[in-house]
Amino acid sequence: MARKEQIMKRMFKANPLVRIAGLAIVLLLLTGCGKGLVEKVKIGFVVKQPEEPWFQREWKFAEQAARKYGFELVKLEARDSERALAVIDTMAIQGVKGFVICTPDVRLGPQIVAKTQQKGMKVISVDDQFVKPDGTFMTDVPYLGIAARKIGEDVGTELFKEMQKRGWKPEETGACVITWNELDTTRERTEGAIDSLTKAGFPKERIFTAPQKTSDLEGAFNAGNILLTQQSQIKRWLIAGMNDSAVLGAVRAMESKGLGADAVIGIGINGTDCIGELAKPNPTGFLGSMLLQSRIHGFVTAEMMYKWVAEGVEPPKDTRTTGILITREDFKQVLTDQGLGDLVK
Ligand code: FCA
Repeated sequence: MARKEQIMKRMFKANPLVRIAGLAIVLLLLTGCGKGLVEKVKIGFVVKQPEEPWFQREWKFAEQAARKYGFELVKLEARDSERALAVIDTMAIQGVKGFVICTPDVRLGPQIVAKTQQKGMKVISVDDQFVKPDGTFMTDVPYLGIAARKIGEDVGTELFKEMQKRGWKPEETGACVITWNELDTTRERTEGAIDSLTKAGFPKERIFTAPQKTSDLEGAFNAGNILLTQQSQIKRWLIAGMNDSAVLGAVRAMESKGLGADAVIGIGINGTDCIGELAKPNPTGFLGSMLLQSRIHGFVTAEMMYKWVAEGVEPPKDTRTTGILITREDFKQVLTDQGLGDLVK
C-alpha cells in the first residue's frame, strides 16, 4: 500500500499534465458542472385533479416512460392557479428541465409560459389547451389532447342507437346534457353529442343542458337534480357529459328520483373513472364510456418532453387521440388490451 502511494506521488510530481487533469476533475465535481454525468434528467408532470383516476393513469404511464428512458419523473398536483405557478418554482429548484401540465385554468397559459421560459425550462400541455387573453389557443405550445368533438359525436350516436334498441320513442324521452363550458375540450364534447343526437332525429326541444358549477361528480349531481326538478314529467332519459364523473353524477341524480337502469342510458368519457360502476353486479343507468388513450396522454407526452430536453427533438404542436366505447359486457377485455388490465383485476 505504502509503495503504491509512493508511485502515485512520483507520477504526480513527474507529470504536470496528470496533475492538471486531476485538478480539473476535482473542480468539475465541486462546482457541480459534472452533475450531468451522474444525475438523471428530471421531467415534471403536473395535473389539475389528482383524485380523478384519469390523471392517476397519466402519471402511471409517464412513469413507464421514465423507466424506459432512465429519467426521473417529478409528479405534482396543482388544483388552482396559485399552486400551478408555485410548482414551476418548485420544479426549477429541483432541477427539472421540462414538464407536462394539465393546468387548473387554461387562461393561465401565458403566465405559465413566461415563468417556464424565465426558468429556462420547456413545457407541453396535455388534455386542456392553453388560451391567450383573447380566448384563442396558444398554438405555439406543444399540445396533446383528445379529438373532443368526434368523441362527443360518438357518444350521441351510441345513445341514440341504444334508445332505438330499447324501442323508446324520442318524443317520450329527454336528453340530459351536463355541460362544463369553461374549457373548449369539454364544451366540444357535449356540443358534439347534441349535434349527433339531433342529426339522428332526436327532437332538439327535448335536449336539455345542465351546467355543472364544479367539475366533479357532486357538481354534476347538483346540475342533474335541478334539471330533473324542472322536467319531472319526463320518465326516460339519455345522459351525456364531459367525462365519466359528469355522467355518473347525473345517473345518481336520476336514481334519487327513482329512475334506474330501465329508464336511463348514460355514456361517459375517459373510461378510467367508471370501472367500479361497470363492475357492479346489477346494471345501472350508466351504460358505458368512451375509453380514452391514457397511455398516449401519459407515456407519449413524457417521452416527447424527454426527447426535447435530452435530444433536442421538438414535439409536434398538436396531437389528438381518439376513444372507443366500452360497456359492462366488454370493458374488462378492452381495458386489458389497452394496457389497463390492472384496473379490472
Ligand atoms: C379534461 C377532463 C378530464 C379528461 C381529460 C382528457 O381534462 O377534465 O377528465 O377527460 O380532459
